[in-house]
Amino acid sequence: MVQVRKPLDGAYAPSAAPLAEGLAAGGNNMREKSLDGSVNYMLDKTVQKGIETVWDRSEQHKRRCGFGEAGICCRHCYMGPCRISPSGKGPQRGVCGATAEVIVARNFGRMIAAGAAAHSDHGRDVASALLLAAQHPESGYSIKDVFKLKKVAQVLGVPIDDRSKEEIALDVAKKALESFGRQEGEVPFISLAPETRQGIWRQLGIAPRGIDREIVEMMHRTTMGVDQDHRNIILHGARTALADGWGGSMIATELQDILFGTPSPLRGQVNLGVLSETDVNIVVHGHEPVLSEMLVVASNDKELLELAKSKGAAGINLAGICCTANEILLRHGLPIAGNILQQELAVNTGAVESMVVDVQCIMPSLPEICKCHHTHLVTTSPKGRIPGAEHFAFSEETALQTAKDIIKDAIMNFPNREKVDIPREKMDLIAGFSHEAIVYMLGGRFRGSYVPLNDNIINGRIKGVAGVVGCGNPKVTHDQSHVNLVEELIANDILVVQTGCSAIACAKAGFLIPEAAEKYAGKGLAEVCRTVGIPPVLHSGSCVDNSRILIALSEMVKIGGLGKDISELPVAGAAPEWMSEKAIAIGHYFVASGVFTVFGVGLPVHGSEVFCNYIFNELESVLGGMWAVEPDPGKMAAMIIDHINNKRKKLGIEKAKERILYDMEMRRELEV
Ligand code: NFS
Ligand code: SF4
Repeated sequence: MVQVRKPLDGAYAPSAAPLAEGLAAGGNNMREKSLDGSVNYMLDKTVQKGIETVWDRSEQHKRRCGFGEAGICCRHCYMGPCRISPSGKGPQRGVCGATAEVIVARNFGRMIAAGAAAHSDHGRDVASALLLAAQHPESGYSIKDVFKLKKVAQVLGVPIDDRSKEEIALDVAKKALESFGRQEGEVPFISLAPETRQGIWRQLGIAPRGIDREIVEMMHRTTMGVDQDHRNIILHGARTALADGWGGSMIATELQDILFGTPSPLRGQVNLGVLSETDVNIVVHGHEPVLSEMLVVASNDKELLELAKSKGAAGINLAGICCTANEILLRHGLPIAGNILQQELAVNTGAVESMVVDVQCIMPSLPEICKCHHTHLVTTSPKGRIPGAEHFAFSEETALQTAKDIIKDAIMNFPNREKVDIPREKMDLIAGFSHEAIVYMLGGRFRGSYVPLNDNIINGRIKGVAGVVGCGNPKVTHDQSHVNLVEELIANDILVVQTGCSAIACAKAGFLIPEAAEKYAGKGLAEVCRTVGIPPVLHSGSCVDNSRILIALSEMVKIGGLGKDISELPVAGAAPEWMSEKAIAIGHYFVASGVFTVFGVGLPVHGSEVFCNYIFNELESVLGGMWAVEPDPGKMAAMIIDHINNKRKKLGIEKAKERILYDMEMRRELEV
């Protein structure tokens, strides 16, 4: 049974009350816009100043189109647009004859394709940067992690021998780039999945061939008059999503590690309070570390630091928003100013000299907000221009110089600063739990593996693992579902692995420090955390780094004792406050990898019962994983706990066992 817990103390003192009240009322409480006091504080100020934010616009859109919310409108051709009547009194088919389930499936399929495209196009740019680093080591990009380079080379079938790191990297980059345009065969990283899982994909004919190919095919299938079987569309959805998780996203993560270093645990700070009253504040926002890494280098430039001082600043403070923040936190310990819904508020502190953006999750409202202050909005990517922003064209070849120019521009803007109002909230956190770091933490450099994790799951100290990820969404109280869900999970001895804006939410709540284990975790989980020295909630990075979770799950299977496939593991996935098409792609590759996955807020599928029945029930017998929707974080926690307990039962490990050190043989015997 899930118990309702007391409000958190510490991080959220100013606005803790609604948490307990909201939970007691049995749902996500919108009386306050956010669980985070710093957000409510800043929102009061913006209302007083008459500045509009995402919450105001969400309110203006309160009467949302019911057809769109249920996923039953189609404008894939101009015989339409068409809408299916949910009451049954109006049309039940589109002009072409499409049924509700086909319309819902096509829309869902296109969301998967769009999300997969975003992650994968990011991966492509990382591969290009690696190519550049290999060909021009003087370019500013270099190969930082040779160990990882060799590991990836092995997976991609690139010879190592006694070749130089540049030679190996050149082939790795080329192989990675080939995965995008590949027409036949399989994207190489799926070889990292458990054999059983690979077998399921091959049997269903959904092992992804090429990343771009699957995305294009999804766009084709969902045009007027092509794929008219919702099951077939969703199966190709699985292929497209797998091309993201085990393709584009994994390329982004693995190659970023090679270029910028594989993360390992380090301390950082989070929330609007990390902005400085005395330094030049530069906020990087977006997704691609090929930009932010150069800004990190440039922000340590002596001449620029001197220039900052000459303008009256104490130094240069580089902070992040969204996934870029996670990237620079994980590798450099740089502070995070907030998650997606805090981007406008960061500017509204009046303390940001420059907000530097690249791609994805950047609100088109930013130029208006920046105009209310002295803040410069700087775009850098040819893919993401914003009228009213200054554009500093960023290319891998001239990256460092551009980064210096951007920082210089911010410094020159410092004297224009007027009144600043920075909320005091900030929290410590530990981040950097890459798959490699988890292995190391669990057993040291030589003995490191997932054996201790599996053993603790088998003996019941840890009940299971949940990946809690995804966005923020103004339709629900900001951060509340993330925090409530994770709080319940760790209280019930479920180890939580996080990425994206969800990790930022829980970091602000104080879950990502080792002390949180004693405070919030169940006895078993707390004991393990104490022994290993980890928090009960592990921050694994940005959203493309969900691929790290796929590798971790595969390793858990390979170690033994917990079944032969990911679908047998006592694990689950959740995106409690999702909003992005990218989240749908992630959800679907988790499902297609065999993971039970719950989304909060709602899902644009409810207009078709047939479709709902397919993804919420039938799909499990096909893929081993399936979807669920539950907006209430308490109920969502209960669903995940039930699911994990069921999996434990099936594995025959439902009862807590004495601490036994299992060897391979014993683990095999456990497999029923
Ligand atoms: Ni993920 Fe990262 Fe945040 Fe959602 Fe957007 S920043 S890629 S999409 S909102 S978690
Ligand atoms: Fe309507 Fe069919 Fe055209 Fe969609 S594809 S807009 S359902 S006619």
